[in-house]
Amino acid sequence: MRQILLFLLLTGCFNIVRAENQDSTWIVDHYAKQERFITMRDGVKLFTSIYIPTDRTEKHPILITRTPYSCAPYGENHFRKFWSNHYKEYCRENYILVIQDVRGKYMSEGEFIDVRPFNPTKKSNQDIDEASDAYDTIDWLIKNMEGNNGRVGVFGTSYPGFYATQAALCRHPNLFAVSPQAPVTDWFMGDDWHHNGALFLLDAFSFYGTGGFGINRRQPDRNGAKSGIVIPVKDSYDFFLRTGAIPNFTKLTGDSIKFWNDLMSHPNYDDWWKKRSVPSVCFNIKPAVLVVGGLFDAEDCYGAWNTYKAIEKQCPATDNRLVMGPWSHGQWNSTDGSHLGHIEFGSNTVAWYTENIEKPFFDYYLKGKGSVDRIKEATVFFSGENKWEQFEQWPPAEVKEKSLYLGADNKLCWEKSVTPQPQFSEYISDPSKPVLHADGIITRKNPEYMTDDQRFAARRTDVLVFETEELTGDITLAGPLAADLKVSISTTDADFVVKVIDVFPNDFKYKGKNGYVMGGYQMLVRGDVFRGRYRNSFEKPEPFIPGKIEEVKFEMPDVAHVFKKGHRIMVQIQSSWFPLVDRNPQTFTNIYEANDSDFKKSTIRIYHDKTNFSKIILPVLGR
Ligand code: PG9
Repeated sequence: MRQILLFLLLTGCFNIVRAENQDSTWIVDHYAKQERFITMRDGVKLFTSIYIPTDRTEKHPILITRTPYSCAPYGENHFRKFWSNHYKEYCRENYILVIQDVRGKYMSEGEFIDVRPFNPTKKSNQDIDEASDAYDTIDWLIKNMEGNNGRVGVFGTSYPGFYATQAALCRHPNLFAVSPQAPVTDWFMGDDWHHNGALFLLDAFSFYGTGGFGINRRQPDRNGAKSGIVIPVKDSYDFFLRTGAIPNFTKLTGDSIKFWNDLMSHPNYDDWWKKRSVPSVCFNIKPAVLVVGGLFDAEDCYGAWNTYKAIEKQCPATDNRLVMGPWSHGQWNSTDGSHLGHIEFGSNTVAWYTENIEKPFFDYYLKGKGSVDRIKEATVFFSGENKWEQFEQWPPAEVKEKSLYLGADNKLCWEKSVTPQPQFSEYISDPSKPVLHADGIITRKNPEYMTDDQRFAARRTDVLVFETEELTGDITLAGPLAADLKVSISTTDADFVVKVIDVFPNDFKYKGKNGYVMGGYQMLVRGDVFRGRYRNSFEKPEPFIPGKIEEVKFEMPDVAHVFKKGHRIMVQIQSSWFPLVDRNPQTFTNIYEANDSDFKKSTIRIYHDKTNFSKIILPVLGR
């Protein structure tokens, strides 16, 4: 019996490898690769890899990705591994595939500027931005690529998603379709580096510091720059806590990372940040747009929602559609969308998306093939019931705001508190013992935290927990959440982390990964942080007056989740989320210039009485 099992296992593996090789052989047999320097209007040359189908039976569309992460492999005999991801679908349809090193990165000339601001008033060939680079690239390809059908698309995920949005602004007449996917959109408000002004330390330091992305090369090269910064311990909580105040991290960078220094020089939402906010420039978009994102994307969930909403609001004539799946960052470019961490979604959501949404979108607009009728305005996957749903608008017209009020005895109630005298729940936030953002030993960026079990936090005395009774019926949320808190603190600043959680019944049947006990699982549906000093203005931070009751109100990225009958809705509130987010010293000082001695404990009070009530505003979809 064992021999048979071994034979089947080996045969199965052989078939997968053969299939991979078959695909790779197929693409090499059906494509040729060219590498070209394309000259931009200011004379800078951008290195571009072009994969051209050998098929000449018809003319083919061009699909472009512009990236700061290298168009490797370099060399016309070395092919990118299209066959291991969704590019394979486009290869099979003979798309001309173009991958370009953006200005200032890898083999392209010029100066790299992070999220280079869009210039709407370009006056000469020296006035360039990422939109003009996209325009010039499209123009050169149309005029120089034999066999193209004159129709161009641009797509990309994350930073490449930012370049896709910039391309959508370029107004080239041959650009017919753009898909910004988890696009970098506003790095102060909600993407990657900051949420509501709070620094996402783990990502920022790992990516720009140890990851080396922020170290600019001296001349074009294939390998990019390598960082000399090494995190000496594997336990991120320990390393980031021991390193202490932010200036200690700046010292570790050795003043070698321009963008890190830029972050440090712009602690508030000033013009430097506003010029880099993509929604503010989304106007006059001509191509069709398909915005794609992940409901559990730890990096640019904000970017997907807010790029779609900005285009919807500011470009009414644009064919602008949205797809949000139950995905972590970029998971829709992989082959499996059936689960995230311990949470199962009941089907391969990635395969469904590629087959029913992305491919038909580009086939229709770039090949004039098929139809987009089945791609409604908004296609969104609802976790909890594990179903795709489509809507003519987002949020859906049927959504009504309902408030869940915090109450005494850890209760969450649909009615306001009637307690006349001051009533509050309190905790001591101690920066020397910050609340972890995920359980266990965190050794790397861990995207699963977005749906992880929150029981580890619920048991801490510096985390407030409020929950409803068992639900007597399903409750469906479809849209943005908002926290509206009445707070007082004993110091002059604090962060507020609010987590909305689906509490599974104790007799919940299926097991998580490796048999993880799911009975009583506290699934994070949405969490976000707000840096209290910005409660009245992101431009002009204000200290708290110790003991004075103030309002802290903020919106969190949209959700699409069904809290099933028998579950409970839980809200947790805490003042640190570490090492995901940097620690707030809890004294009103410039955190980027703070000393370790500035970090103080703060007693945080969240009020829930008749006068000062706190609530979570939910987007409830009536059924
Ligand atoms: N959102 C990711 C990122 C962009 C820029 C800096 C750091 C992270 C990404 O491109 O995947």
